[in-house]
Amino acid sequence: MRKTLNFLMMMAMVAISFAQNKGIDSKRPNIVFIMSDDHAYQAISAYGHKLNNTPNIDRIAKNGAIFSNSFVTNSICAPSRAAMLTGKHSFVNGKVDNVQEFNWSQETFPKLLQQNGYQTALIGKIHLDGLPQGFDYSAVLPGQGHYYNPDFIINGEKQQLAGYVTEITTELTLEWLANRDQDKPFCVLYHQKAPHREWLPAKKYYSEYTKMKFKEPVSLFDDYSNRGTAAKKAEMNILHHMNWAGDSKIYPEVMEQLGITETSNWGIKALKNNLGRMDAAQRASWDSIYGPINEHFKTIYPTMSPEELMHWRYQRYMQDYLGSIASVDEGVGQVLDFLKENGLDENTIVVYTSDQGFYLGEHGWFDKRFMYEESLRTPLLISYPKEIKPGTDIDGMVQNIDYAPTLLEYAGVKIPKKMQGESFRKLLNNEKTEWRDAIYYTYYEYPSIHMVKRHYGVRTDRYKLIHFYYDIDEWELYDLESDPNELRNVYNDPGYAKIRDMMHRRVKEMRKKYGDSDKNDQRFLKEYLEKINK
Ligand code: SGN
Ligand code: CA
Repeated sequence: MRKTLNFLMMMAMVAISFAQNKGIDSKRPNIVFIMSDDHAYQAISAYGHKLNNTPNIDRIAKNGAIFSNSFVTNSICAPSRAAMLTGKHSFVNGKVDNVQEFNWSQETFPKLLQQNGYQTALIGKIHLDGLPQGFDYSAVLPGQGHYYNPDFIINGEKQQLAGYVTEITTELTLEWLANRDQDKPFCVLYHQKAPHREWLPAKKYYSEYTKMKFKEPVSLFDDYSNRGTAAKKAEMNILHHMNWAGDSKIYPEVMEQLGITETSNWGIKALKNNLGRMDAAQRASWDSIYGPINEHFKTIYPTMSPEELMHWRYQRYMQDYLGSIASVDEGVGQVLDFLKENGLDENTIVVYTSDQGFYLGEHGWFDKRFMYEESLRTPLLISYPKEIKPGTDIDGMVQNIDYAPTLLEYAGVKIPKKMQGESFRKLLNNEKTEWRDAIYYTYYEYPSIHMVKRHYGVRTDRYKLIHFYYDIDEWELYDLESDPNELRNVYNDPGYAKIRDMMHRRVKEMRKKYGDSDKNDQRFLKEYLEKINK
């Protein structure tokens, strides 16, 4: 009898503690971390650029907060992802460029959440080789992935899925959310490949977007004067460096008829590869829209001036880039609706960001990499109805190394001392807090595609100092107040001598604070050259 009583009491205690845990867990916020690839803030309507409409992404800002000064630490895909996962600068987590391997055995925020009772999933593009660690479920694209009928690696097993990548990524996410263990809080990384190059929209959007015309940026015809060598030498000009077939979707036979030679040796292959993955119906639908574009181009190209060609190529670029974003926005809407319909919206943190910013014709460019504004900045919108007031605008300078500590703090998990980012929860709550007044940046992938030279620098709310090194040794200084488009390097302007000295002190201080040095730069350079010359 006594034994039975003891047993019953024990069972009751287990039940109470289980219920308490469940109670605690139901209070811990869920996390939906949405990231797209190469999504410029200029292409989110909540940022007010009036280029396109993203009503669903905008809902996050409406329900929560939008950051006007959100920056990356290293404006390129895989390094950005590594910085976000680890909360550390590239030179500390080791993933400095797209070539270097990522060490998955490091401490990351999903791992810490998992160890602390969260259910975790990674769905979509991650661009970090090796089986992702820290996730109960992963469905990732190998490398860059494909737009049509993409391969996915689902819990380590590769399989091809039929359909359009953005929609599939959303479906997999909704499916995982619907089938999750409801007794645990969750964290899902919902990472779209779109709108990464070569910008192939879904059928339902390309017919609409290819008819649209978009506003051009003021510096579309930048001649790169009044700056150093780096901007002049970069190979990311829409007119000169975009692929005709791969990017502008001009068919190889049309190029041949017009006597156009492809910009790079992979441009034609890229288009063939992308269209080659389509089934007959997808291809016929594509041709029904892009065929007439090609036909029309045949008639106008022979008499076009370089300037007219630039206007044309810019529009072609924006149609496909923004058309790809339309599906991303639609997916965000579906996930937000799911949260609401399932009563999860109050207690779920929703983050929307990109792995970096992107040039939408500013300086005549596409791509990213530079520490200039359009690629240094990245969109950041966060909602969490339990804590963040709707319509919050935040102008504090945050960086993607801050995401990990912020999310850990919300989840009640101790932030590791070694993380270099800082939780910006107080900023989100409008609490008075000491906050950084400058950010530090590094970029390494050179020599490589787009030829953006190695550099590092510091940005304050008003000034930016950049050092380009390796095969040059040049400094650039910008006054973002008088020159927001960064068209005039004032480094050698005597009027800025004091600012220049102050910014040199700041960059030195930053390198010391985060543990960066010339020695690091030399080491990563050596490793890179060894890898690419193998
Ligand atoms: C590919 C793209 C480049 C892009 C890099 C890195 N060319 O090489 O334009 O800069 O990826 O992008 S493509 O024609 O193959 O698309 S990143 O987002 O993965 O860093
Ligand atoms: Ca990217």
